[in-house]
Amino acid sequence: MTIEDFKYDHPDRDVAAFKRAVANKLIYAVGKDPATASQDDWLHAAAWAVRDQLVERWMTTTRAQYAQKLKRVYYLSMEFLIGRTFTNALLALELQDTVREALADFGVDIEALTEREPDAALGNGGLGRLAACFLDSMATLGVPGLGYGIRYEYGMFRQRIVDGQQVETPDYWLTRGNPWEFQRPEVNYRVRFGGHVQRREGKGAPYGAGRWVETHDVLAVAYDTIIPGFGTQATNTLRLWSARATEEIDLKAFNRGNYMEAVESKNHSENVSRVLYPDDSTPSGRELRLHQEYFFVSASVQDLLHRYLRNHQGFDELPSQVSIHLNDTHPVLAVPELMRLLIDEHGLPWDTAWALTQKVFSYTNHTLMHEALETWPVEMFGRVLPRHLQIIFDMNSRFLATVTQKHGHDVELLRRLSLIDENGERRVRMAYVAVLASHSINGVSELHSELMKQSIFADFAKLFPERFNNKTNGVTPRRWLAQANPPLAKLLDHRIGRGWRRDLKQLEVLRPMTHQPAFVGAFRHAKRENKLRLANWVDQHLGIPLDTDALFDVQVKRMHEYKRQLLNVLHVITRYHRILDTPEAGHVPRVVVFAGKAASAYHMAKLVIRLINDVAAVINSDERVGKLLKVVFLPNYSVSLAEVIIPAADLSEQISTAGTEASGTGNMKFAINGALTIGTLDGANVEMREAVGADNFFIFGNTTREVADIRASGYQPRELYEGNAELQRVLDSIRDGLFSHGEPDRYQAIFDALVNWGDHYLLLADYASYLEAQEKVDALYRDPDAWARMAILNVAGMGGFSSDRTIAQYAHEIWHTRPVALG
Ligand code: 26Q
Repeated sequence: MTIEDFKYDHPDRDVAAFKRAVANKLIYAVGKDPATASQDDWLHAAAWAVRDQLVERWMTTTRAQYAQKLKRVYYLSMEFLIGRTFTNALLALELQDTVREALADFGVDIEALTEREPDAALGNGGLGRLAACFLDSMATLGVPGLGYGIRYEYGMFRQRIVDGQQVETPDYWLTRGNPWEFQRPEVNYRVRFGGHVQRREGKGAPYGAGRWVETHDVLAVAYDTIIPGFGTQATNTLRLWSARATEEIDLKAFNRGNYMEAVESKNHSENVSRVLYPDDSTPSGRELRLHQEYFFVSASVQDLLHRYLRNHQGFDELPSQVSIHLNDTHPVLAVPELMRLLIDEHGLPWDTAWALTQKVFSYTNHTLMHEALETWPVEMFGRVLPRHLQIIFDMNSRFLATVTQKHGHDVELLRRLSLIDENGERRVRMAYVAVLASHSINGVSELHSELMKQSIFADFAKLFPERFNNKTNGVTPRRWLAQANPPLAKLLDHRIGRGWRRDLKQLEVLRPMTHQPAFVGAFRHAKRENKLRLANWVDQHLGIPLDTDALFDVQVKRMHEYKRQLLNVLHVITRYHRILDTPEAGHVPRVVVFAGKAASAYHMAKLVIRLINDVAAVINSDERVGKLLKVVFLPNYSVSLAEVIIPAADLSEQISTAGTEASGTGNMKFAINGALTIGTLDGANVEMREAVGADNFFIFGNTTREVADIRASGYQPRELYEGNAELQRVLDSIRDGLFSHGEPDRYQAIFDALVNWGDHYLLLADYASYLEAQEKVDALYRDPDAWARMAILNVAGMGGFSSDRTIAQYAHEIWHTRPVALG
């Protein structure tokens, strides 16, 4: 039967139809009487009714993609930080008012309902959120894509602050079920681990096929979520894999008559998709993590080959039909997995398989920090994935042989280029595997892409210069402006029309409007509403009243030394001392807001959280300070909390040591929402400053070059400490227990890190320049209209930082895909 003859109820979009749809879902899908339905029951009923509206678009899109034989992009990522879906779906469907009204008729408040939806926190930070913005933009642009990842049962841990310290609790986000996903039990693949390889000698050896036997197997089961595009019928799919035990495992144990053993081994295999590793930037080298990486990558590659082979004979058309994109190195095992399937399962010769592989793969690097580069001990790798290790060895020997042919037997060069790090315990260099196998390698900001070629990939950039390129990150204006900032969105709609949602460059027309006092006033009014919303949140959750006239100075992001939350704290303490010294000096009132999680094993980052909370406690209760300074640490930073915090910011802190933040994306979200930035010349800050104008940006600190020079010439932070009385006082007050009366040496390690142990991130070297920039911030804030005009110019200049622009560049320059045409 074709879809044309197939009769079903097309969901209508009016209030009455939607009411009926929700009523039907509540009764027949949730199975609840409206008299006893809980808020969560209503949320599920409403979510299912909304999802129905998306399904038709989804099927239409998929059908059109097949009919038009479009090349598909498979975006492989260990993380998708989606956040909430309800509001986002309503926005895409432009159904907000309809649904609000329908629910109100049932006596249900849509805002209260929305607040009950748990975040899908399947990511750590920037990299995971970028993947979510990219899915949104791919759908909106009609790029035929599919996100592949892991359906973690436990997402990013919940953070509580107890006695000023971070306490982690598990995030079991599926407790009440997930109304957005479609379980696809019939879409499942066997993923194998361990065992050993029987090498098939003879023709083709030593690069011939191998037989991988006596493995422990796990099933990967698909769960699909619809990603709606905005202003289009086009949608996208996020397919997440969940681990299930294979029957054999159970049966073997049952036959031995051991029920407990059967259940235990079942649990063991299903652990693979249990929990997201909460490490950001400093990878954990745990074996379960390696299992996770291979698990989702193997299922994904099997799945995409299966889809390809449904419509093709042979593999000649693979490169014109399939693009596989690696979001950092975490999914790079897809490379030896594709090679293995092509050679061992489909009988292709090595050279054919390798040529296909190189045409299919592309890779994005998100960090230059040495400790963040993924490597796996050869011993562990070989135990878990023996056949893949062979393939990597074979890739390596072929590669090094061609290098030798071209450049002679330069042992040092070969040692540097090798996929295997031979210094100490032998390790597989995952980034090198990605570079060797990809036709495109990109960084995420202009600065980062340059540094990438000069540092970690210098030798490869000389060998393959044409592979390296830049794709500056962006953020989706749907979530980060339309959804997060209703007051500003409404003002924009009224003054420049609604087109900015799909074409953010339209914000440019705001530039001359800085001369219209009425617009400047309305812009200030919108900011005030957002500040009130945040102040209410803080009052409700922390019981701290905030003055919305004060400058809201915000730093929210993962806690990491390179991001320098501690430099911000040094400024806060400096301000505190200044207020106490000269109470009548006309200080600009400030609220300094922090939020962010620390990896659970990252002691220094946790100590900084504690310091922030201790400093907040002392300052907030000091009557001499009053309204002039308040410090708050908001617990459990997440996508949904970011949607409340970011629109309320006056000042955005982007203060990483130059050369360390690959791009940043929070920086973009703030500027689009009308915050001014105080920042270093790092990551995408550089390009943002160019776009909005240097006069409208507070830049400070040493440049990347200067940072390198300072480090090279023997940096002496103690000299800076001794040479700056104000800085000395700040550091001494931390060391001497001003903020930790009960335990005076609680922060000795922080003092030592900065003064005695080399201050690796150069906080002291940037301190004076940071304070100067902060004084300029204060001066401008004294003139609220001048501040607002500058903020408007920031919004106006940010049109280029939409992830739609980024995805259009990926599609044209890397993936070579065409958008789907929908009738
Ligand atoms: C790796 C192995 C084992 C365990 C964990 C990890 C791991 C997990 C997450 C390593 C790194 C990450 C996350 C990195 C990340 O978020 N990087 C950020 O990416 C953003 C998007 O490109 C940039 O804007 C940020 O500058 C960059 O820090």
